Parts: sequence; structure tokens; C-alpha cells
Amino acid sequence: MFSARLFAKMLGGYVLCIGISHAHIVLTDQLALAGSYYKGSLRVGHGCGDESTTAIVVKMPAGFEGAKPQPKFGWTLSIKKELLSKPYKSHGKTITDDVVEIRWEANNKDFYLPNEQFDEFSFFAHLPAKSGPHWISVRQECTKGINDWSEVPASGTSTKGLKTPAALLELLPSQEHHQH
Ligand SMILES: [Cu+2]
Repeated sequence: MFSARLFAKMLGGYVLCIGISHAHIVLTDQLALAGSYYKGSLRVGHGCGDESTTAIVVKMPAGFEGAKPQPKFGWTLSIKKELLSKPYKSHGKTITDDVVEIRWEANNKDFYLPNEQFDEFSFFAHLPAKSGPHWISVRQECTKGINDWSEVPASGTSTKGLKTPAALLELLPSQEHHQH
């Protein structure tokens, strides 16, 4: 499953990561196999300026199926679902609506995430079968102001020059037939 090519690509991604990981909201794992089940952790590295983070809202890209958030002590979860244009089957059931947005909100100021600290917000989802880059928009709400992490480059996957890029997840073609 872990081919040399995948490993080389992962190393490449890791090197890229070192350059940008000090800032922004990024996935801790930015490469995954298309069609696999994936745990994504969004690392929040800073607040809005000096302001503490009070909520994180993640938009699930199209084709991410059955997304589930990881609960967080002191943070209230809410989920938005939408009707699907293309229903799919999961565990023998036809799924007609799916999670499109996950929101974590701090219950009170004791749980705010200060600019001086970092934290991770995780979800689990079934990834699309098609390889290629996917951009995950994240809204960061703070005690004052918000950061809208939704910028996407015109082409390619470099976020250089973007002030508030969306989080990138690159899907690699899976050699083996998907089993589930
Ligand atoms: Cu940043």
C-alpha cells in the first residue's frame, strides 16, 4: 500500500510543509489515497492577529462523504447537512443528505484558543475516488474579527503569495481496488 512513489511524494510534501507550517490553518496530513477513509486534523497555528480563536468552521468539499467531527472538550459541535445531487450507498443504505459543514465553538472564554497556543480540530471522512488537489475552506472566528481561509491558487497547489489560503489535501491515485 505504501509505495516508494507515495513515500517520495510524502517527503516532498513534508519539505513543502516546513516552509508554511508556522502559520495559517493547514492539515497535518496533506496527502492521502483517493477513495480512502481519512482522518484530517486542521492545525490552527495562530489567532486573528493577537485575538483568541473562539470557533472553527470547516466546509467539506464536494465528494467528501459521511464526514464526522471529533468532539473537543469545552467546544460545542454543530453540523450542517445538505441534500445531495448524487445520492450514494454506504453500509447498504442510500445516503441522500450529507455533512457539508462542521463547526466547533468554544463554550466560554476558558476554552478560547489564545494566539500564543495552537490546537487541532479533526474530522473523519470518506474521500473522493478521483485523485488531485482538494481545497478545504475554514473560517476562523476570534474574539475580534475572523480569518476566512478560503483562497485557492489560480492553478497548481502552491499557496505562495496567498494571504489566507484554504487547507490543501492532495489525493493520490490508489493502485489497489478500494475495498469496503
Ligand atoms: Cu498564518
